[in-house]
Amino acid sequence: MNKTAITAIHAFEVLDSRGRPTIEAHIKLACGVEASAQVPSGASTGTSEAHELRDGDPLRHCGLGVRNACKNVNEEIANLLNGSDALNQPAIDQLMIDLDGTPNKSRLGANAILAVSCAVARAAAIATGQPLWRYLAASRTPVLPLPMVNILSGGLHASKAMEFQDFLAIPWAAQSFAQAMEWITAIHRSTRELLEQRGAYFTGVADEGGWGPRLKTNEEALQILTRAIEHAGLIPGDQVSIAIDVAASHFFENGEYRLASENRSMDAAAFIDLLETWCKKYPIVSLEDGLEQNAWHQWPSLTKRLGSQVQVIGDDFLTTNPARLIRAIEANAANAVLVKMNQIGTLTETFTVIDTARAAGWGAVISARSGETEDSFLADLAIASGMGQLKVGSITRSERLSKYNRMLVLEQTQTIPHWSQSPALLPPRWAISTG
Ligand code: 2PG
Ligand code: MG
Repeated sequence: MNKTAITAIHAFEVLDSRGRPTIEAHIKLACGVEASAQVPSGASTGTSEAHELRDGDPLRHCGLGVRNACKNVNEEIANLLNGSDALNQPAIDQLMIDLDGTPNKSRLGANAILAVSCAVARAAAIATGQPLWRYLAASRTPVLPLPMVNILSGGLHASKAMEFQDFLAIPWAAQSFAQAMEWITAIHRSTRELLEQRGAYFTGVADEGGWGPRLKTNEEALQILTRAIEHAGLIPGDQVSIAIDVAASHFFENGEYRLASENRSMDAAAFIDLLETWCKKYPIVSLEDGLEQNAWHQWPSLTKRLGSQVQVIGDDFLTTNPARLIRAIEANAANAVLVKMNQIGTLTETFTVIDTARAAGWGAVISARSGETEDSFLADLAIASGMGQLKVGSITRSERLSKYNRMLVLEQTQTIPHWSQSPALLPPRWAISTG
């Protein structure tokens, strides 16, 4: 038997960072190699994401159990893949896609399929004696990515204290990943100090480890973050810039963008005007899901207005879906894609999205989910993508730190070119004067 043939697959429930069940899959190869992978889960999900199969049994985990998805791995998928060569990732992923037989992996579950897909890659990397990032990179040039790090949270990740979901810092002028993280921890700390000065009272952090305060307006978060960068001894726009994930689908109601905390609503044109004003006033260089996920007619206008100044990212809009990405590229509807493996459900399709973005001259940001596990697979994927950008959440919860710490370890122990050595990867105007 081929040494890298799969001889056993086993999956079971473990818990994610919100205490909800998710899947861990184990793979064994004929040569004796064993490997595993865990899958994440989103809260602010896009409607065209692949299907996350949950049991729906109200007597267990409020219906969120994943025993049926595990059973699908242990029976149908294990039978199908027994004897397959772990080195042939595209064939393995295609076999699972065909076995599922639905357009969105709803029969077997994208969570079941992705757990196996990632565990197979990890086993193959071990069997061939390579670090995971090197194995995944294949012919791509690996790059140690620049992180965009969550500092303030709203939306579905912080009980809707404000509507915009993520306010992130991009330490793009740092000379190393280690320095980037040092700057970020200082900004995270100084943000807390500024919030406490305004009377905020903390009992914990939001879903991704950032602060989730109740502020008077969404704009106040931009003011505080800009101040916090200064307060940390750094120069907003010249050393550290701001990214926002508007996650606009989640406050789009009856055809309007409804900022309930500010008691006002806007149509798409007025909302684009507002985003443009803020992109000029604050050192914002990246804007994710600035419009809702079905606004195919308005995304090109947003990109036309802002795309030369900021990275315009589609997340819920594109859902790591090759067909949606191609349609968006043809329509000039954005200029970057957020890449989340579980939105599509296999590693091979994830790389199709990454490579399609690269070929179109688009950016790609490799991203975690708000419900994560301690699996650090994503760090290796981000390096392997060669696209130079990573989004994992904040720096206070270990499901986030497993990825950041993996980067810190790899920076010390391996020779991987750093994002600043590949400037062409990043959008043209990272440094915007705050005036
Ligand atoms: C997002 C992600 C991560 P979720 O919207 O970009 O911040 O959130 O995993 O809840 O979709
Ligand atoms: Mg998002």
